Amino acid sequence: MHRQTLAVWVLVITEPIGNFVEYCHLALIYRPEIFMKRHSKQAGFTIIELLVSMGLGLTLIAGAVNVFIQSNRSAQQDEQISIMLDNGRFIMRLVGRELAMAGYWGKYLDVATISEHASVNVGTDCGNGVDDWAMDLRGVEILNNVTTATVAANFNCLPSASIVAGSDILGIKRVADNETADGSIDGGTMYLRTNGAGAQLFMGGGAGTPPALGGDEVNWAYMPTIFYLRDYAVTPGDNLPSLCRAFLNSTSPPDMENQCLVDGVEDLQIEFGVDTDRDFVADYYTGSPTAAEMINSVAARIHILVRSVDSVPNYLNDKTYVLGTKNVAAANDSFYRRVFSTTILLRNPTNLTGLGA
Ligand SMILES: [Ca+2]
Ligand SMILES: [Ca+2]
Repeated sequence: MHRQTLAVWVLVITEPIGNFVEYCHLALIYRPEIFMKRHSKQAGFTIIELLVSMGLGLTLIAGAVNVFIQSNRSAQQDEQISIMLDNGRFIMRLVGRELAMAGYWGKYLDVATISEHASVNVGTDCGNGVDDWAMDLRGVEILNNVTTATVAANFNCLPSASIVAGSDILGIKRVADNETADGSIDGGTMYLRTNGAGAQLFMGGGAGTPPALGGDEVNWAYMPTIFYLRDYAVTPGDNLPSLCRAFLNSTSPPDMENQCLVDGVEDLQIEFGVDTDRDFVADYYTGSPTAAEMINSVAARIHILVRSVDSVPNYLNDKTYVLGTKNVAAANDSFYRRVFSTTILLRNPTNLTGLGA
């Protein structure tokens, strides 16, 4: 081999594999006869040419594999973020709407005068063992920064041992958005019947129902609901915290039943906007309202911390998230997170309907 030619090839094979393409390209430009002579003689390949070819091939394959891995990881990240954002938006709509409708009694305002028909009967309620929860008609309740003990003491239908400690629990009572005609009343469902002048709760299908109030009577399905966070999604220990609810089902008699709705919810914080001068504009917000502050609340802020359902390889989350007045540090893990916050006007302020707390 010519001395100059040999120098070029020694240079090529001693450089890192990643530079092979560039050097071979240069060799092709400045010494095309290197390739042409060999081909013209039809003398096969030398070991050096074979090594160069293999090096080039490996480089190309390595590049393709790298592109595939990157693209796969990117698709995985996109999917996790997309699910997380969908979950966050869904919760904002769901809880936001419940809060906005809290304390709605089918256009009947004087909740203190709502009576119970003899047919009313709740199976498993969610009281503290003394008072029933479902039939206590306050529009909104909050249990702030819960512990297993405070949940067990206040909501005995909830899985207190699996509650996400430090999150808030939100209780909401209201009737459905739409009326139910007499002919469409379901057995096992509880309704509020009102004629504008009075109102009574009754059980669908119960003896002597619907109660006769006289006048223009209308029925509204009763929908007490409690939102809370549980520290698992499907099986205890799966470490996928979830947003769950307890609601009054339609068994006979109806029970407070638990149901989980959204996976990957790590924190829920609610703050209430207190109106001190009766102009229906909140003067300050508090996450631990007193009974008097609850009565004068005209707005509520919802903050949730949503997490990707699966971890994302090679991602380190060392951020800190702000939920109102609470800071939450990510655990240096591989989950994406996002905070969602919104402010809801309480359309049925407790000070209008006379609800106490
Ligand atoms: Ca709180
Ligand atoms: Ca005000």
